[in-house]
Amino acid sequence: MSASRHPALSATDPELASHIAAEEVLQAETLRLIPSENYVSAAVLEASGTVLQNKYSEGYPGRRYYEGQQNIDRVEALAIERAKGLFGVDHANVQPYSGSPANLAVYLAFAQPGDTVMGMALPMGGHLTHGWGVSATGSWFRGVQYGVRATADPETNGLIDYDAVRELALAERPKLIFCGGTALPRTIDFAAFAEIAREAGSVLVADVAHIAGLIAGGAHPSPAGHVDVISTTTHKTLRGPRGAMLMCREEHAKAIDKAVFPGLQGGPHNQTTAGIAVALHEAAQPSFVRYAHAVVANAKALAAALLERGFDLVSGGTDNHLILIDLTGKEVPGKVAAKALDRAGIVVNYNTVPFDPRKPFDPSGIRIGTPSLTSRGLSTEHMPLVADWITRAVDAAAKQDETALKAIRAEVADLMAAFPAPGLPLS
Ligand code: DSN
Repeated sequence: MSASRHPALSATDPELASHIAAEEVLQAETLRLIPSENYVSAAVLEASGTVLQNKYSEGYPGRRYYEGQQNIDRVEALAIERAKGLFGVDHANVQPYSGSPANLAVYLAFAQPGDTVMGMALPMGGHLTHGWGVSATGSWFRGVQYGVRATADPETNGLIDYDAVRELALAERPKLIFCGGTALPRTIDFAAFAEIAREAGSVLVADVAHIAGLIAGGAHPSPAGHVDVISTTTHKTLRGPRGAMLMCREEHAKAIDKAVFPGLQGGPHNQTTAGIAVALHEAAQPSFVRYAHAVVANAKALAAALLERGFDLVSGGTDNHLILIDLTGKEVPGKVAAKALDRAGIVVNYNTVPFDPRKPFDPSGIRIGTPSLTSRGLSTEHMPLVADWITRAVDAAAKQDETALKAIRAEVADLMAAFPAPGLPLS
């Protein structure tokens, strides 16, 4: 890290500063395709690293358990108002530390231990906190899970089967139904889920962590008006700091606030609240609408280019920011491919695919997405090149050709140098 960029840190703790400097280089030089990651702006970074770190603020604006909240109250109120305006909701709580605690607060607000809860199965694209067994939400509650269709028809294969979801919901009458997930390449039909939840008498939660930025930018339908609670992290497509928000109709506001504090958490991370406020301000600008649509256009173009090159994509493509590649027909499984891609300067994560016969720690797929590369300014014209690199790297992995991976890494670094990353120093 250059002393001029972080002079105090470099002087106090050069060892730690050198690790951060190395991470800056890594994020600048590589093609980051993990769909849940992004680059925050310099403004978000600045807001996240201020004296707001120094303040305890248990409670909510205007009703705190500590004094000296004149400025903190304004910061949090600003974040709340911006969240309400951007997502068109009655109430927003911006204090959850991240997505998992946010979802746990929803359980605390609406369910009792032992109650039945329903969500998409993790290997199908859901999330741990939607009642999956190894999560507290699947051991303290009785999780029942839905998945996607496995059909010979490419038009419906890999899509959520809403009839099956309805059947399960009516049979189980869960307290909570979660829709949304972490590996869903297709549009979520919030109205269909709302109809099912109404029939089953369930509280419906939309976990939009992955697509919050697309919703804010009008590139994915909004769950507002359809669901009881919207849960989201703030650091994925929304491009804010690592944090989370819960949003709901006024009738649920008290229950949600009480569950977050004092139910689960202590003092809010005010520096994060400030970063969230900035991100929400940025997401309300016309440029963010363009960004959200560009993320989707890039993902569609990348999916098309991968299909042309013989890759098998779960659900046959994408409607959003995310692509799930099933490598079953290739010579390398997901983990081997992901590690080879990493050596080639292309950062992805290995991932289960629906009905995966392999284990989550060594699955059949890789998950990629376009939020980060779009933040750097890459457009649809670059997607065939990205697909070429992925093809060459997966082939090189099969042949254990380290020279080929090294060559791709140099090409990637070359292109990325022409597209400076937001928030990072120019190299
Ligand atoms: N870890 C997040 C993701 O990568 O999708 C979900 O919590």
